[in-house]
Amino acid sequence: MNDSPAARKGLGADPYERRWMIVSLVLLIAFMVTVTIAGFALGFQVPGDESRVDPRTVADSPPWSEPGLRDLGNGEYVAYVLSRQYLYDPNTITVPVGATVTFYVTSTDVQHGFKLQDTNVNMQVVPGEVSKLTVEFDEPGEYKYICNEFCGIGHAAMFGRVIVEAEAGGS
Ligand SMILES: [Cu+2]
Repeated sequence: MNDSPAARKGLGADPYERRWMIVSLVLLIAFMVTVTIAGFALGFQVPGDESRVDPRTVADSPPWSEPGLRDLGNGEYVAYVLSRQYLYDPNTITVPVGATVTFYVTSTDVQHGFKLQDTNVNMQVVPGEVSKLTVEFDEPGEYKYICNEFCGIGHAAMFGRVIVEAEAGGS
């Protein structure tokens, strides 16, 4: 017990307790700074704020009635991907190396995931919402996208792939 005035100054808390309060405050400030930098300087986005769709009719309305890749020129592409139990449409997307692909992903039934191997793309796919992220493919190879939200009995078989082809005639 230490009830001396010196020990009770500050918040009137035990020095040990006060140290932990300071650590908690420093952590809170560090998290706020990190989140602010990630959100505003690094462009981390929350999927789902792109637009709203009706999951019952989305598969019949453009552009989702023809899911797949669109070539915008200059190495820019958009890919519309429909998720449903237990497949992605399309399940294979082929682009040349250096392509910048913006993925728009939505679901026609339950909640799915869209995790793109070897990239930082990892989105929830929520019925009624469109998840959007852009990736630049600098390395040729095969990048699988997998469902990482349990969506039912066939969940483990739900995947597709992006094939990034090396430039023809390149070294
Ligand atoms: Cu799934």
